[in-house]
Amino acid sequence: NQEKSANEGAAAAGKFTPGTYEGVSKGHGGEIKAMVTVSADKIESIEITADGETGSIGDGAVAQLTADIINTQSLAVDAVSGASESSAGIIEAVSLALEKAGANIADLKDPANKLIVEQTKQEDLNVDIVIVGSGGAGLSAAIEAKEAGKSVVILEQMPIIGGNTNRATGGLNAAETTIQEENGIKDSKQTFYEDTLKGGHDLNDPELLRTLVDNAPDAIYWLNDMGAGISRVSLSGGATNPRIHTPADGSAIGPVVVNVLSQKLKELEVDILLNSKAVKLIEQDGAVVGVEAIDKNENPFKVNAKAVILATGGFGANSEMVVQYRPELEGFSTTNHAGATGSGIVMAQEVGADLMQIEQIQIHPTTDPESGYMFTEGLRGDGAILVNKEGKRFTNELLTRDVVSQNILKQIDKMAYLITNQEMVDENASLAKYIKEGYATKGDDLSLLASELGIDSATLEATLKTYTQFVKDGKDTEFERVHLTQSLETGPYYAIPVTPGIHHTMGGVKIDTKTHVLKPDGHAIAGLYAAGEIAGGVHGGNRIGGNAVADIIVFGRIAGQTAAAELK
Ligand code: MEZ
Repeated sequence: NQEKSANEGAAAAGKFTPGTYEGVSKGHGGEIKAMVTVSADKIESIEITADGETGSIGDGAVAQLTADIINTQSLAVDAVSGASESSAGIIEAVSLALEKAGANIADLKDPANKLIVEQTKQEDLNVDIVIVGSGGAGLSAAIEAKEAGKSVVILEQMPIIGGNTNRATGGLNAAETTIQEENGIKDSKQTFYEDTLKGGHDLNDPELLRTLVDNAPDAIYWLNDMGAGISRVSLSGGATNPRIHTPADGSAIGPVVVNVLSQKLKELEVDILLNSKAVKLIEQDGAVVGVEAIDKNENPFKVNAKAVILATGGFGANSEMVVQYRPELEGFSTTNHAGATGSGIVMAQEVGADLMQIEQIQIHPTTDPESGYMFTEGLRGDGAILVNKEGKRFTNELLTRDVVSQNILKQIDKMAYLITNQEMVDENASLAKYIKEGYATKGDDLSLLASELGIDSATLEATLKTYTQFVKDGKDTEFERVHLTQSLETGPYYAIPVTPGIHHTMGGVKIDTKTHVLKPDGHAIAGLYAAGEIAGGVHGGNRIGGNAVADIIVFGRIAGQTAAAELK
């Protein structure tokens, strides 16, 4: 093997003084800190902290990151445990740390020192169960399968674990929980079921939906037993009662979920192969018996297994596939991570899986018009309102997201402003994060906010005055919003510009309540299971906010349990 590893290349070009060094970058969507550990001749590890969330960058990504510092190319590291850091910030922070380690960055940037990534080949593996995808569904499945005594490996095509779960913000829906009871909230599983069916335009598979509703409370207790600390309950669009469960301070749920699940897998000694992309399911005598994959250097390898669980997520980041099924969504940005390409759906189709409701694609009402970054629906649940460029409300903000999205698209420039105030910022860590990251315009009072936004101030003031009165009266006579929790009477005020973006692909592979992947004749494909956004039917024609996290944990766990129980 004539090729050098990226790390060896860096050493040849830069020479390190062994130790751990810190580099900090400010202003790339917040503060990004890199802790870089080097030996004399190579980078041993890189840990990134962005907005308090820490993620270790895997081997392949370390090599890629090093190469990027040298070639100043864009970095493919998409997210670090859900933080919305920019790759430029990571590169800057790592570069600063490497300089402290004695590396000469100018030398490193010289094309003559260009790195070549080592061509080490991932060996073929033999396990009981291979899980494709390391979002919440894949991680949950792995825990259950391993705890049932099976050998398990997870393949992840991206350089970090977590998939779209890293980006989940709002929370996890469940009804009749002890947490609701402690908060004095009356709710029922039947109301949860009916809200979801209504929100999904009655297209949900009733049995899958019943499975979701029945198992959601346990999903929360299971996560909390691992230390998730889910204890706050809020509202999401289309929910009759508060049932979206979040961490105590209202911060994003996804990173918490990924963190507790991955810690548990560490304890259980389950391997997760990063930068390892499954490309094809292996079949034998009509059953699925493993996957063909490629490693970070595109070398092929095989995982021979008695069962395969597909937990690859949806296809919200694959614009070609989105447009194939919904041409009118051309040009919409996406809230999804780059790995949401629908690869599992395609692999399952190749072995005869049936698809259901594949054209059902959800747009989320409140995303950043430039980047597609999502602002949680929880803000509206907690009391934020939407106004258009004329300074007027135009919708009940707590209708289901399909309706709110369509109402925003009818406004000038197909956008609106989410209006919140300081009182809300103080109570919601997610909102505080958006403001810190620079997404909001601030005005000490409404007239200053209006002039910053170029909105007529008399109209904006009148809109807020009317709304405050609705909250005081407990009745919104204009748009019939039912939950009126924040009067928004005092400033300072904040406005976040928003437009709808592609968020969730509700259709996918057809499964039964035990997560068997089904053929068009209704029979299961032996050895093949699917859970999470890859599967269709749970959410019907429109997913209620908070049901995706419930879905991945409930069905991920079932997939792991079922596959383990059915192993010959
Ligand atoms: O379930 C979701 O997609 C959700 C709650 C998103 C959000 O607005 O936070």
